[in-house]
Amino acid sequence: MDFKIKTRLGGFFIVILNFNMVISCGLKPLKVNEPKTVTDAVGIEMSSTNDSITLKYGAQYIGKRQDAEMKKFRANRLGQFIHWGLYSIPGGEWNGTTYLGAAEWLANFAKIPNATWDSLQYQFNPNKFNAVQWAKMAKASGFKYVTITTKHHEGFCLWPSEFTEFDIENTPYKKDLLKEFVDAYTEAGIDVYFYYSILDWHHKDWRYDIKNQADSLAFSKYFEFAKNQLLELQQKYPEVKGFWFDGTWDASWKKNGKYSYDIQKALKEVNPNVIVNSRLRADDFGSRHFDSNGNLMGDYQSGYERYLPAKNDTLITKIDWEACMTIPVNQWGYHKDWSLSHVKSANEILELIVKTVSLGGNFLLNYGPKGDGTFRNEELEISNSIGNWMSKYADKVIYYGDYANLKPQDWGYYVKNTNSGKFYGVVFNLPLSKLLKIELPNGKKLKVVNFETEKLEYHHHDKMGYFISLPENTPNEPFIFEILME
Ligand code: K80
Repeated sequence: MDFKIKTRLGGFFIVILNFNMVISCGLKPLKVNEPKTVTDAVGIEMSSTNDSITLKYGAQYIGKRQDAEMKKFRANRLGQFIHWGLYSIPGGEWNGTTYLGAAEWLANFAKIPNATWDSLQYQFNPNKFNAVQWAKMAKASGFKYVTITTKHHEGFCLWPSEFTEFDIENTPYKKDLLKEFVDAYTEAGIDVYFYYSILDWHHKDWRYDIKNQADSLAFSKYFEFAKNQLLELQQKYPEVKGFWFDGTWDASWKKNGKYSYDIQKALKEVNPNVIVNSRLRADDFGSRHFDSNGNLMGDYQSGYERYLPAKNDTLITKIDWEACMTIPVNQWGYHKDWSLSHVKSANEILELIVKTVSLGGNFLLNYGPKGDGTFRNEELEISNSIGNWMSKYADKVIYYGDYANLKPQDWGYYVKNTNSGKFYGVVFNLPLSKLLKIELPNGKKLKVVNFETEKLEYHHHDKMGYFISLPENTPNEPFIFEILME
């Protein structure tokens, strides 16, 4: 582990822990450098001017974006992630063996030769795919945006691409599936984002590292290919609001900060307000997400994958960020057997969503549809439960939800709604006594507590804070109350 002191935007200082997250995906362990904010380092002082390094490929601007598109992204808060590709056909099983690893990595850890894997293309025929139905389900679940894998590491493209034959056009399905998808979601009022993997197991010019001139030449060809595809996506689907890059941890990419810089620049030339995640980027020295001066690259921090910041992490609230989460422990693409790991309950997921919003972040919940274009029952059930909850509470505590700048509480989370200016508590741990103890920062006094349509009684204890009397029939499921302070 190497600790680096980095300057933060807007006069804040932050320490980034660049831990080499080694996740074994089967046989070949991968190294992913993910930045993580270290909260107990608040207050470390250092001189910002002396440490500023001249960078050609560092952050392209400094500070939070305030244009309408970014404000919309921020207000959306809750998104659906979709992993769909050839890996959705075998679903984690190959030649009668079920593999425990993430299903979208099966080709890699089951050591399936490219020629064998790539032939799945001739089986890809999602004849039960109904884009309108998908969008309807997403909307009913409360999702305001969606991020779909246009190309995962396997290299297969869900859209008819001019630059490869390894695409939807050359499957039995033939049609432009991505267009059906974009049209249906857009029609339903859901913003569309594209996931695109830089890492490509199928492309002959992809390199893990650059060791000589030949690698360098090949990789420059790969770069042109990726850039062409991305501009093609933007041109063919002008509704797309942004790009979610992945597969950017290999040495080849880190040694070529200029490529990641150029891609961001090229996308912004076409659409100045396009939204790009930080994972795309590496700077002149291979620093990822944050450049060597500690400035965020891309438009928001996208390092929180399958975990969240700590409840009291106030540094993360200073930047835009997004977490992505699986429903089982670690399956993104469709896996046939979910009994192999813990599968989160709807309440567990709700708590992760609220926690994220309470820290000023966005949350992407992943779905892995099957090869035939249908969703597994567990995902439909989760969608149902989440959707029910969202229909009651999301307008108050999810959309436009933000960090409330109040003390973290054991019963749940405070959220501030930036649209209404109102403050809420979201309760996950209902006290048996029905007396909810809340604390407020020094100088703030509780004035009114609203629960559904009633005003609740409360009493103040000098040292312990306020005790709010909850009604006898308070639901034993996550609920909200509103507080007015003076
Ligand atoms: C790639 C590599 C590792 C070590 C962990 C996850 C990933 C990919 N990122 C997620 C968003 C999925 O796409 C997963 O395949």
